[in-house]
Amino acid sequence: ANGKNEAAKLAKIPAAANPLANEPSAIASNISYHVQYSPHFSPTKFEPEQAFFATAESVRDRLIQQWNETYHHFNKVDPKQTYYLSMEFLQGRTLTNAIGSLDIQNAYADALNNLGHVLEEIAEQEKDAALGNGGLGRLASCFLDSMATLNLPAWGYGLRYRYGLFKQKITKQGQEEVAEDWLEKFSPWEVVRHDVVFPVRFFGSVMVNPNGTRKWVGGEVVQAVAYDIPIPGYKTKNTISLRLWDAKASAEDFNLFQFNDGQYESAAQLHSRAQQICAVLYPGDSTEEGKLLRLKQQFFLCSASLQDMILRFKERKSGRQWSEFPSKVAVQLNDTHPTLAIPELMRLLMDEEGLGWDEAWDITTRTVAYTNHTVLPEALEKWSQAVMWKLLPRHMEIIEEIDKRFIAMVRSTRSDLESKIPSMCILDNNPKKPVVRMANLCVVSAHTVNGVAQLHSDILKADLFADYVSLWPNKLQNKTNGITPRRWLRFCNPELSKIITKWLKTDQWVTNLDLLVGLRQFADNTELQAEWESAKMASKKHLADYIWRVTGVTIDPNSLFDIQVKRIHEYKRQLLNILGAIYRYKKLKEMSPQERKKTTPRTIMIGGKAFATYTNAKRIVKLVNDVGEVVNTDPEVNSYLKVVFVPNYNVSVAELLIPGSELSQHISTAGMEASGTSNMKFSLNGCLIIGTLDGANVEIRQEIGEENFFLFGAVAEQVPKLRKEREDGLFKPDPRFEEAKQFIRSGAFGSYDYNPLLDSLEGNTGYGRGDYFLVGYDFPSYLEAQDRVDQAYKDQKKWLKMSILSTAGSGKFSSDRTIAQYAKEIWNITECRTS
Ligand code: HBZ
Repeated sequence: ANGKNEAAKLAKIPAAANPLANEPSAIASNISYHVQYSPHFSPTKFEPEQAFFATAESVRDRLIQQWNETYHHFNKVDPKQTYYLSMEFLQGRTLTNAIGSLDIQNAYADALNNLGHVLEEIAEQEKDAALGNGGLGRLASCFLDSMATLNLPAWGYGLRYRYGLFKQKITKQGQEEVAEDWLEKFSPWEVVRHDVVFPVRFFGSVMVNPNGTRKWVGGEVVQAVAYDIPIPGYKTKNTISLRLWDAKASAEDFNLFQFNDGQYESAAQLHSRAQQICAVLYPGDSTEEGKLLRLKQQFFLCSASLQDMILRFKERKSGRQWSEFPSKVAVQLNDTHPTLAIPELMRLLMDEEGLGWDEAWDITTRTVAYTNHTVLPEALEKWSQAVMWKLLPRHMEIIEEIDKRFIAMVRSTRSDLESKIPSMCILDNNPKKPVVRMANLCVVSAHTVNGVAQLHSDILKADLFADYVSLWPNKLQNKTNGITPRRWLRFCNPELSKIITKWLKTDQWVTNLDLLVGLRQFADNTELQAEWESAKMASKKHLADYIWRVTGVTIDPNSLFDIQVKRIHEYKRQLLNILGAIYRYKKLKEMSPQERKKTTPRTIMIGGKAFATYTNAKRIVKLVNDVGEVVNTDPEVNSYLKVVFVPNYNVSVAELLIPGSELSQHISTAGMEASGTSNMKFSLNGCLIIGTLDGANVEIRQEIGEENFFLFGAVAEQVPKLRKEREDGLFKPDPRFEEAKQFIRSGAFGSYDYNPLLDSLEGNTGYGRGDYFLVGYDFPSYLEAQDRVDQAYKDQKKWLKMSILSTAGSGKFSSDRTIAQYAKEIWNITECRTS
């Protein structure tokens, strides 16, 4: 058996002269060193799990060397540095990415072979670090990869959640959430910095000093402790940090007196309160306590990170002027979640460093920039003023002052905007529910605001932030999202990567993705097409194995693999997908066996997590599973159609699904998906897209060519009018839409009550918002686009050409391009390469 009980043998491997050398023998000896001297398990075993941890530790040794060098180099050069503040980082696994970035895959594979293990199997032992929800968190992780690869002086700051995003179990009831214990054993990648600890205060009050200055005092103080994760750049020495904060109470907070008196719980009360802060990602916020905890998390991230930046600013060169701060520090807010960095920086500069308002404001506004990721009104953060006064009294004073000065400025310079002030200002003082509008605070305070795809940025300018544009015409920018080509092609799809390198005669595309256009000239080449097809088939077989292992459903690699994976949300319209599948099933049932034989066999895979309290999203998960149950066991049609719900969609599952996909669905209601980033991953891997003119789909279609994109649906400008018509009862549904819904209502997929879900698609009902997402309106054009897909797939030569052109046209969507634009156009930072 693979390395079983062979730990004893490892002791016999001689120590290498240089344990960090990259020859397989040195690596094997380094791994065996860790098995023996960094023991985490009882000493006899060397099974895949033990081999993973020892391998990771040996890779970590190599990373730490580069990491320290990078740190010293940045310290010496003292460049302007970017700090990317995000409540989420969706890192996924690290081992394959780290070995690949260090360019030592082969040596590691050989070393492990010599130790009786297989690298790919060892890599699968690793748990995903899922400290994020979806696109926004994964974007942050892609950005870190690009910052390191581009040798930029930049760090990520986030929270070290004890439990990341929940694990999704599928039962007869539908989705069940289980805590994801990513730190169950330990993470080999994190390094705790016992000397990087900052106090963070909550509650308390504001004290006025005799000279009129103010100080936040009292309340409770929690310690923020730094845990650093190394982020290697691809084939460069630069290795940057993702600094995650953990919360702990100090020893004085432990009440020894109470403990000795037998009151164990109350003795440790402050300790357990501190532990709550980083316990989970997105604690439920339906209760007051839940809201308070989320706000605490946000402030904890902002305060600890800013104290760290200020200390570094002071330490790198003593005695410098505060006015230099914006030329040394750039802070990027990943959505409004870290908005409190604005009043916290003001407070630190004024109350702790003694600066006046004007100087502090000048520094803050020149330092902070904000990225918006949504226009959905319900996703725009608004915090209750009462909760904020309680938790952060000094910050509320500062926010009030910012608001007051903003209003005064508008009145004195732009009297024409008077009527817009109520919607532009920061505090919404509606007596029923006074709130702080975090997006407004960001727009007023940041030097730059950006959207994440051209269409989204245009909508921000025309709609959500239109009034500010007339005030500050240059504040709003677009930065179309991107993805890292390392994880999302080079490492997750080595077969296709090899073919690309062969035909481009270079592997430079991994760091210069624009080179992919070089594939265009070979799109018709039958030799390339044959290689392309066989790589795709290998990935499809690999995926089919996985699906069988996790669901027990057998899928046919010769059928068209059609995938939609993303968070379950009504605006993303998984419901449109499944209604289409239901309609397809019904038609197949009505056909004669001869007619069925002429259809294009399909495997529809849908995956994604529903937020635990989002009822309609959970109903959608249940419906997809119920449809799969019926379709997959129907012997008449199941060689022409399968419907599979892929459980527990996460980064690692995406790395398996994307290479094996042929068609992917990005079918949100136009104007609602800010960008989307999986669309870029699919397209890069030669998967064709069926989609609406929404988010980055618009730019993908431009880049790869309209003829290679299956477009359907209403466009963003039509949406308000269509909603109005629907409300006014003017909408006449297509009979095919009625037929699909009626089929569900008839009980074809079991007895679960789907009426609330279906009623949300009707005009004016008690449920939902009267088909707010326009599933009914787009249904016929969706079916027609699906027909075009079926036709195109019948001509495999044509399909392969379209697939090659998809990859060839994806160069723009590298996060290297995105980050280079942020660096130049927002942060004003330049390369700082460690030699
Ligand atoms: O950010 C996503 C957008 O929906 C997607 O279109 C875009 O591509 C991506 C990157 O820019 N937004 C999110 O993922 N948002 C969240 O996960 C979220 C988390 C907490 C919230 C609100 C939204 O309170």
